[in-house]
Amino acid sequence: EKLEFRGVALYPGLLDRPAQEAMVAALRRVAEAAPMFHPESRFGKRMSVKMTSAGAFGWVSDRRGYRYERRHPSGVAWPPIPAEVLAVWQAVSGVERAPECCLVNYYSETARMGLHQDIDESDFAMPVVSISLGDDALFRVGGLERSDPTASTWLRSGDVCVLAGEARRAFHGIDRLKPGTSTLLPQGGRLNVTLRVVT
Ligand code: MD3
Ligand code: FE
Repeated sequence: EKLEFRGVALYPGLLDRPAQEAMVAALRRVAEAAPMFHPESRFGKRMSVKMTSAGAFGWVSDRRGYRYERRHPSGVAWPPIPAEVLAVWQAVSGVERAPECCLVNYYSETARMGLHQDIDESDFAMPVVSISLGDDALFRVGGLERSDPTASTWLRSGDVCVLAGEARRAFHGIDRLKPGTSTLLPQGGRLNVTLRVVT
C-alpha cells in the first residue's frame, strides 16, 4: 500500500518483522565498523541523535560545520551499504543510480531532530529513501520556506518514505518518539536509515 502525505510517498509497514530484524542486525555490523557518534554543530552544540554512515560518503558535523566525508571521524572508510538496505532503494526509489550514502540515525527516547532541509546533495532530482525501525516517531513536514505551515504524521517500525519532487527540499524534522511502542530494539529508541545520492 502506498499513501501520500504532503508530497511524501509513504509505504506503511513495507518491511515485515523478519525483514526489520535482518536490517537491525546489518546496521549493528555497520556500527561495529563505524561507531555511532553525536555530531556537533559548528558552535559546539551536540545533537541529541547519534549517527553513523555506510557507503562511499558519510554525513559528519563538527566545529568545521557539516558536510559529506569519505571517512568516519576515526579515519576508517565507511563500511559498505548492507544488501538489505540497497534492496529497499531498488524497490522504491524509481531511479537507476545507486545510493552513495546510507545515513543511520539513532534516537534515544528523548532525542529529536529540529526542522531542517536536506540540501547538501548536488542533485535534487535524486530522491531520498527513509526507513524507520523501532519506536514510533512524530514526523513533521512543511514547505520550501521555514515559515510555511507544517503537518505531522507518525512513522512506525517498518515504514518506508520516499522524498522526491517538491518534497525533496521541504523542511522536515522529528518532534518526539513514543517510547515503548516497539520491541524491535532491545535498548528501545528508534533507528532511521536514509539513502541518498550525494554527488
Ligand atoms: C523530507 N531524518 O536524516 S527521515 C535526516 O527520521 C532526517 O531520522 C529524519 O531528516 C529521521 O536528514 C527524517 C524522513 C526524511 C528524510 C529526508 C528528507 C524526510 C525528508 C529529505 C527531504 C524531505
Ligand atoms: Fe533530513
